Amino acid sequence: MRIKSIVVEELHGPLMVKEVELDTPKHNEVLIQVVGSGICHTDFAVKTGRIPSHFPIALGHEGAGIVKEIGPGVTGFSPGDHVVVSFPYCGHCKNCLTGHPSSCESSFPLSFGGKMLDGTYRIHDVQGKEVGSLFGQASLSSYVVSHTNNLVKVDPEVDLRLLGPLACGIQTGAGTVLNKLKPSVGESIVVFGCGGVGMSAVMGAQLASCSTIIAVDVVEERLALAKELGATHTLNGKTDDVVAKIREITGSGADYAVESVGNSVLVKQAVHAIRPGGKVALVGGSGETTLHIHDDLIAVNKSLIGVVEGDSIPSLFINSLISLYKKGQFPFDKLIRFYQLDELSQAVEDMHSGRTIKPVILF
Ligand code: CXF
Ligand code: ZN
Repeated sequence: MRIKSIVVEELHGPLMVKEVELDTPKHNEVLIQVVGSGICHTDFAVKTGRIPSHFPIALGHEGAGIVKEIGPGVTGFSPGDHVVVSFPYCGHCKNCLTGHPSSCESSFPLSFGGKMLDGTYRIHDVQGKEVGSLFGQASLSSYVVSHTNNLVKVDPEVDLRLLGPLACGIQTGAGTVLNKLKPSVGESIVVFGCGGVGMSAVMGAQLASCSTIIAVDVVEERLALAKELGATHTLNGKTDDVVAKIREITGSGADYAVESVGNSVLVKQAVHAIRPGGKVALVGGSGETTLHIHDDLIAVNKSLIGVVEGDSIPSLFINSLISLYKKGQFPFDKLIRFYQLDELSQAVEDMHSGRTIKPVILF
């Protein structure tokens, strides 16, 4: 069928709304009409080649929509179901089998190789050339074909337009705190960066009953929203001596830190801002940094860990977050601003300027 997708033709190429051909769903795949899709910084990491991928590629990996058709062998999904389309995984490697599908051994080829789990493409341009589907979904499209592994069936009472970002950014932030760091009641945490991931980490920390939640950013409006979402303290990285202030607030350093910006200077600050024995979770894609392994880590028993997609099992975690949202305990809707497809450039500009935390394109 003919659909509209946001495609990048080549490395550094522009985001283009293109008409492309979408194949029918194959074995264990589902056709979904997209209602809304979030935009994530990883879409741009693909465009700029920071994460190598297949070109041309149809972007988007935070989809929400309605099942229209099921392929052969599909069980558990029917036309009319409301679904969130999250990350792909193989389902049979050690990490998948032990409940850590975001660390799937095939994660990179499945997310960035453009092909589906069976090794073939679902999107072709009008000349018949293969177009990759980011995360095996390409949710910045009017329709997607996705493997059932990506899919989370969700409560049809909740506004489906909001739910796409749960597929990546929001589950990354909340999951890093709730699934990976697992703070105990009354512990302290500092979150570097108040974007979609950082704000979700702040909300996760509040759900975990952390008594001290310090949000760090350089934009005052974001710090104000972080306070609304549960931060007990805010620091402005432009004007505050962040490490000194965190020590002052916590006594000997925070129990945990989350670095969500992808800035290697902040990685170092995070390591220095936690107490001996503390943990730093890295979720922002920074590059190289220099740490003194003995002085900064070993001698002080500190841990530095990378976390992808909040170490979540999407069908469990996303539904838990939706239940909490319904009870008013996880107000992630405050992060979202809607845009029509013809407002794509504005959405991208607002995301990069910081005016919008999480843009969602409506289809
Ligand atoms: C990404 C994060 C960086 C590693 C690959 C997956 N997830 C979502 O944007
Ligand atoms: Zn993402």
